[in-house]
Amino acid sequence: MKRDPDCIFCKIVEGAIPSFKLFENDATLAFMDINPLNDGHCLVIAKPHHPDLFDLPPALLAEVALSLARVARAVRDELAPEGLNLLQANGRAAAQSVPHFHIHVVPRRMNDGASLNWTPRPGDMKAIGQLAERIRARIG
Ligand code: DGP
Repeated sequence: MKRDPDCIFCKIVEGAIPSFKLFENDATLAFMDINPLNDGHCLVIAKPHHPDLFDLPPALLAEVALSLARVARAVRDELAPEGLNLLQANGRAAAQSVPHFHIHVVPRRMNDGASLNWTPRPGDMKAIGQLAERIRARIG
């Protein structure tokens, strides 16, 4: 399994540093975030060390998604939040602080003050359409 000896999440996977584990299987691990945005904030990670989405094999992303679905339902059933965000950061510009692939599960309440939301503004339809064409061509 790929690992990085300097990675905090690899150390959590190995049990070298403690965590509040929620769920684990061969491919994935879920544990509580120690800097929670709200109560119940937890993380679902791939066990092997892949820094971001682009390094992560798609089949492993699918494994993370399966674990995520279980964990998110458990968080919902226990905390009954009014909403729930899944967040996933790639790169410093996206505010990724731990370069080991993970998805945040963040329970939300109305007016909880979390500054994740932006004000929707109408885009330029011509520019949106042109970008769609360019991205579509790359999906193939
Ligand atoms: P991100 O910024 O998206 O890479 O999120 C990393 C999260 O990891 C952040 O919310 C805080 C959390 N975190 C950092 N170090 C530790 C740790 O040692 N243990 C646990 N449980 N969470 C950590």
